[in-house]
Order: sequence, then C-alpha cells, then structure tokens
Amino acid sequence: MKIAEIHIYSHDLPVRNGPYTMANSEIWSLDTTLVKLVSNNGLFGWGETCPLGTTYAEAHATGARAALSTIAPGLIGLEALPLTLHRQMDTMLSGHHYAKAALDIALFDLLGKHTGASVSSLLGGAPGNRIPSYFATGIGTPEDTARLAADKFSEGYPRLQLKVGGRAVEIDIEVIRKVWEAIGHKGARLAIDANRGWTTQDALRVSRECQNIPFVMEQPCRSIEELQRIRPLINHALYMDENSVDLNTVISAAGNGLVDGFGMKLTRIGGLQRMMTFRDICQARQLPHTCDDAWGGDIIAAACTHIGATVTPGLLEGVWLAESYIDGHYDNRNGIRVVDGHIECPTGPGLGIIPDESRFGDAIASF
Ligand code: 0XW
Ligand code: MG
Repeated sequence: MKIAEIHIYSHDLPVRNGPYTMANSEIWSLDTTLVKLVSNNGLFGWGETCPLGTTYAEAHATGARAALSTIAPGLIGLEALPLTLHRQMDTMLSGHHYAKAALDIALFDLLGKHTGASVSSLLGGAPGNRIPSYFATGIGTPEDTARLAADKFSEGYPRLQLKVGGRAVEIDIEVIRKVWEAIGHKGARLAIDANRGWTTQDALRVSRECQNIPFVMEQPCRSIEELQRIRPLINHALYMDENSVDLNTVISAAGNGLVDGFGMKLTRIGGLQRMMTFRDICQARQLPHTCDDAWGGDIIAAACTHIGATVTPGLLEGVWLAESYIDGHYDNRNGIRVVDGHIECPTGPGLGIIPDESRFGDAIASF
C-alpha cells in the first residue's frame, strides 16, 4: 500500500467557557490542523496537530502547516509504513516533530483501516479498554480550585492536575493546601503543574512549605538546568513535561535520574512511532507518565487514548483530553469522551473514529 494523496485542513476549536488558563497564558480559541492521507487502494487515515497558541511551546499552527506543505510532496508514492515515513520526513525537514506527528498519526489510522486492527493493537496491544484520565483545573483561587477538584474527583477522575504559577507563590501554596484538605484523605492523586512558571526559589519554597502533601511537581521551572538545580533540594517527585522535546532529552533525563516521570505530549515527541519508544524507555526505568497532547479534537484524543491503552497500567498517569473544553465532536457517534473520569478506548479499525470532514471545509492544500 502506498501513499497516494495528502490533504491538509485547518479548523477552529473555540474554548468552551473560556479562557483556559495556565501560568503564563490565556487561551480562548485554538487553530487545529488536520491531515488526510489517502492510499493507492482507496483507504484513508486522519491525523491532527494543535499547538496550544503561539507561546506555550516552540510550535504554532501556521508553522505546522508550512512544515506539512514542505514535506507532503516528497511522501507521494511512498510505501505506507511508519519507519519509512519517518526516515523520508527527516530527509526533507529537521525537527518540527509536532507537524510530522500529524502524518504519523494518519499513517497508523490508515494501517489500522487496511489491516482491520485498532491502533492500540498496532502499537503493541492493550491490557484493557478503560483508560484513566485526569482533570487539569486551570489557574484559580484556592476556594474555587478546591471546589472544582472535589467535584471532579467525585465524578471519577482518579488524579487532578492543579495549574499554578504566574502569580504570588503564596496563593499557589494555599491552593495546594485547600485542595489536599478537600480530597487528600479520599485517595486523590495530585500533580502540581507550573508549566515552567516558577523560579527555582518558588519551587523550593512550595516543596518546603507543603512537605507533607505527596504531590508530583510537574515542570516547575523553565529549563533543564533549573530542574537540575532543584532536584536534590526538593521533597517531591519531579516530572518533566515541556522540556522533554525529543527522545534524546528523554533518554538523558530518565538515564541520569533527573526525573521521576513525565507529562508527555504525543505531537511534541513526534507521533505514535516515537511515543512507543518513549513508553518503552519509561517501562525500562519504571517511570510513570501521561499520554497527552497540548490540545486537539477527536483525532488527537483517539491517538492519545490508543497509546495510553498500551502502557502498563501501573505506569500510566492518565490520558488528558481537551474534550471538556470543546463543543461537539468530529465523529458524533464514536467521538472520544471522558465518562466518570475514564475513557473507553475504541476497538474499531485504526483510530476507531471517522471524522465528518464536511466540518473542516475545503482543504487548504492538497498533494
Ligand atoms: C493538561 N495539559 C495536558 C493540557 C494543556 O495543554 C497543558 C497540559 C500540561 O500538562 O501541561
Ligand atoms: Mg504539564
């Protein structure tokens, strides 16, 4: 089976009850990019990449589309196999994992449709179908965040991620204490995510003043050097998110014991093929991690769920979906949903969803 056509679409995803807030950003609407890969035997697969605005990561929507338009012509006629795809993409463009990831996801969807296998089977096989999610609260007051966290925990989310940073660190400390008071005794697991928004001083202070609260500190500071600085001085597990931009960084951080786990983004690392390697590195070192993306609709949600389903359950920290901030689905029947804090992994061929492409309008580029 060969790649015969590639079509690129852009689509707006307004944030429901916006904005979505993190340490240094407010998000009202996202511009997502979709890729349809058509094979020479008439099958198709869908991929997606949706950078979180222009400042969250070294990625942005128009950059994704420029990169895809650069790569796409060189993929026509290529054998539809993941490593063949990645090798060819890398000969045409360095980096730009987040753009290449859309093609990688589309290829796995296509292969699944071709073989009748679900993407999670192609990724190695899933031990179960009910995947835990986690809820990210956004930046809020101590009272509001504690109320929201309690609601979401009782809804069935086993884990809560509290967004902090970008304000006086005393408020962050108050948020953590209030949430722990509300649900700590009930067995809730907490990640405190500053999205790079704390100074090393802030991180040390939080760890010191909340030493009896067993949370995971996720990407507290901006750089790897800052993480190295706080690592021996904190009382909490340290997870890397935004700094884990490629497998090389993951290998170093896992290998030298800098971190206790990862918040991982599927498109940042380069798609499902790279995500399998990441998963296996974490398995080898017994490092827990999430399988998320920064944002995106049903295609990203399905891809994250399929890879999440293949992770050894004790090492999966959950699959985060933007679903609760998005109105509607690309596939009204099989769209990916969080119910009681968990996600049902689709069992149909490929990603298990068929987007209604009339929602995306005309392709902005076709090859
Ligand atoms: C909660 N997330 C997975 C979604 C946001 O895009 C950012 C993020 C994170 O953990 O940083
Ligand atoms: Mg994070």
